[in-house]
Amino acid sequence: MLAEDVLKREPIVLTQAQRQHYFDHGYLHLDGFISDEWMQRLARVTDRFVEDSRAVTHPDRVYDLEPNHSAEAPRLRRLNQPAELDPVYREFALEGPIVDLAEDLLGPDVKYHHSKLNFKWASGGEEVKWHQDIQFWPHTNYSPLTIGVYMNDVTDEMGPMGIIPGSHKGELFDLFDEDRNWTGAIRESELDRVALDDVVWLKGRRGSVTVHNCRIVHGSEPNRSASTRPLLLHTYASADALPICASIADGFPLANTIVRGKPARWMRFDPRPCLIPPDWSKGYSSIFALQQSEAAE
Ligand SMILES: O=C(O)CCC(=O)C(=O)O
Repeated sequence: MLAEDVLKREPIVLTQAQRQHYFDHGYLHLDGFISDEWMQRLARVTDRFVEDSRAVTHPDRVYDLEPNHSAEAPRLRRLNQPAELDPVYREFALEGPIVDLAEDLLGPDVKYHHSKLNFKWASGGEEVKWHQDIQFWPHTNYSPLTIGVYMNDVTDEMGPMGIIPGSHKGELFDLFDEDRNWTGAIRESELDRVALDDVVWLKGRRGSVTVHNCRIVHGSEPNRSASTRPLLLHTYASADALPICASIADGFPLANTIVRGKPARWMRFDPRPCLIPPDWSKGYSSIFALQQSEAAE
């Protein structure tokens, strides 16, 4: 659904000004949006996965690990597809309060695409270089958006999500390097076309929510603090946006589940071009491994 039609509908949880802000600037930041009860449920299940990771020695389909991860000192970069792994995460992704938020920004017919939990571990959890998301998983239009939930209080030192306001209206960048290797990051030589001075760091207390459009330039610095910064991320799209290429979501049962309304009968095309990513049907590792130039699994 087009932004102008979304804006004509009565919102559920956002104000009209917040919705207008999202469409104008490409992002939202909602302080303390998620209830304590939900945060406690999510924390309990997350603690269990961290505990289980002690037995894991190599990154796999579930756990993306920093190279120095060990049983004594776990260092998770990402829990892949949490909604596929546990009923609490699944309920949150398909029926939780962020689905109202998605409907307010996408219209009545909403699809879930994928989820991830980026930990950015204490004392050195890795940076995420400047990038846009849609080149990783192209769709027929640019409605897809990602909703992040901070699972701890996040300060400046912890590598909060940084976004460049309004950049969703600008160009899509090439995320391959000059030798045609996929890096998943905007080339250093092209960063002068990004308004880096305008960056907004979306720090916030536990339960705060970030929303970013799939075209917006964003990234985050290393975690220099003594606390881990788990950020639970879910991507949703308008039902009329169809995935075009193999992607991170393929093969997962919940991918493309309708969470509100009904499936689209007509797909909607946005004429603006999109970069074609590598053929992920041969395997996808993670943005961290790709940007840090580790071998794909
Ligand atoms: O975890 C973060 O700070 C950023 C995550 C992100 O941009 C991504 O996973 O695409």
